[in-house]
Amino acid sequence: MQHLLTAGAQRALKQAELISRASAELELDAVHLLAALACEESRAAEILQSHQVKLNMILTEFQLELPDDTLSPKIDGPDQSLEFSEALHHFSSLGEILNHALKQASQFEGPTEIGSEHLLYGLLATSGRHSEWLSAHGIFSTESLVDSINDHRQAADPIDVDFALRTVSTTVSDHTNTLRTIDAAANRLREGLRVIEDYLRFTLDDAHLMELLKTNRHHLAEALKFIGQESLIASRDTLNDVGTNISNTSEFDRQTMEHLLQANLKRVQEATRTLEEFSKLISVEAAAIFKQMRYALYTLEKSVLACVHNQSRLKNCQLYLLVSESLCHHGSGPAIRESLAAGVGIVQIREKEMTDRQLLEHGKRVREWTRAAGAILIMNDRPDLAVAIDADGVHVGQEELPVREVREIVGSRRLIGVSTHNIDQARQAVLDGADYLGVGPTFPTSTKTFAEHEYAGLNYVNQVASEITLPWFAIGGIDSDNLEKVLQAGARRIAISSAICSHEHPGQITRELLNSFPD
Ligand code: TZP
Repeated sequence: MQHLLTAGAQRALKQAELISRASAELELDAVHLLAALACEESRAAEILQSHQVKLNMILTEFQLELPDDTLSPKIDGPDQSLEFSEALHHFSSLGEILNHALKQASQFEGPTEIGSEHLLYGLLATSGRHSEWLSAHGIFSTESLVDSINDHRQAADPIDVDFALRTVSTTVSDHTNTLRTIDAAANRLREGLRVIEDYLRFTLDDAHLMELLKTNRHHLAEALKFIGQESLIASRDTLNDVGTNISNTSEFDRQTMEHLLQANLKRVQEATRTLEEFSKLISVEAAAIFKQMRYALYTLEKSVLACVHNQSRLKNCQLYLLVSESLCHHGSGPAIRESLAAGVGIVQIREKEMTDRQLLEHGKRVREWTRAAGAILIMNDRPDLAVAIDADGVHVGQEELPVREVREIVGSRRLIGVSTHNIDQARQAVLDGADYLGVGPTFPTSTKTFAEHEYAGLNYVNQVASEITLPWFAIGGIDSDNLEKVLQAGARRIAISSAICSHEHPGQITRELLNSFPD
């Protein structure tokens, strides 16, 4: 049987896609459709307005952006209807909503027309942040919406849709449908994990994150044992799976490696959510494992993206200068300015003896110099002062505030560096959300005191080089004499204090050190 969408419903779906793009989101989601329905002149918009649901409320709640032309959408003319209906093939991520809309629309006799109000019904009937938000605001229930739909029921010119929406079969038991859903989501998860694993292996080359990702495959197998592998396969019914007939242009739209990565990270998270929800109907043990996997995947996503973004943010930072007034021959001002002129890309203010007032004034001056040189400025140990002087970031040690607390103070834009002295601390800092690591002490140093067990050496540099791709700086006792050894151990970035600060000519030694790096 042929099913038709009204012009209003088509416009809303098209607008939802525009809103998802304007909001820089990779997947079209129910909240985009909700916003589209609210900004559209349609029966759904009338119903929403009559329940005091305003477009702005939706945009604010879900942090959505409107495309410039959203308020005056262009509808393709009849001669373009084929192209437009082809576009409707691409709304597979809203498949569940569309199915509910269809069910609701086909309650009356005559040809089925899915209108915007039915899409709204579909939104309310499906679970997710959109329906939670609507019901949390006590806005309306599906029952009251049905009344509104019936009140507004009137004829509208239907427009052909050339994809067949199948009503949910009542002949197949709920249990089998649950198993089919779990089976499909498990396959989706497995495939997405494999894509991410290949990215971590061949592009990012990060052994630590790859190992973490791999554990998900074991967890998946463990969880599926509670469901029963054989019953999953027995429930498989690919030929009658409506999802296999609907393709989505965004599925083929991968413009960059990062885009591809993000799409698959989202895909595996969505798959674990489906697995978690549907497993609740069969095995709480499996559902609990899927829930843990989902959280672990959120953390992994953050860590992988931090590696990618921070490698690019710190790409011109091979040499990191830590400045303390007490170490400088001619004062910290000349040391900083000369090193900046010689090409140092990142400077840390590391003052342990200044009062807060002195640190603030000093910090503001260094901010001006670094900004003029296009260099990054980091404040040691003081997130509050990092914000006050508008530094680019803050650096903390193992005994100082944890990354999560520092992040709350400095926000998402500023870098957070963490000192690490062994591989467990390095792995943890990656997962905690650090933007770069200090790795050391590489050699004995008198600039900072360390407990015996904290002395890390070149072995530690070597270990980090073999598994961590979050940017990291080897640190501690490094100078022009031993730099080569550090580079040979795998370091690509180094941090130095006394060898530059205490040098008679900080600019000259900076130049020398920078020239020692391979091109
Ligand atoms: N963290 C690890 S080693 C170190 C710090 C702050 C001191 C680095 O200074 P230097 O003078 O380059 O050894």
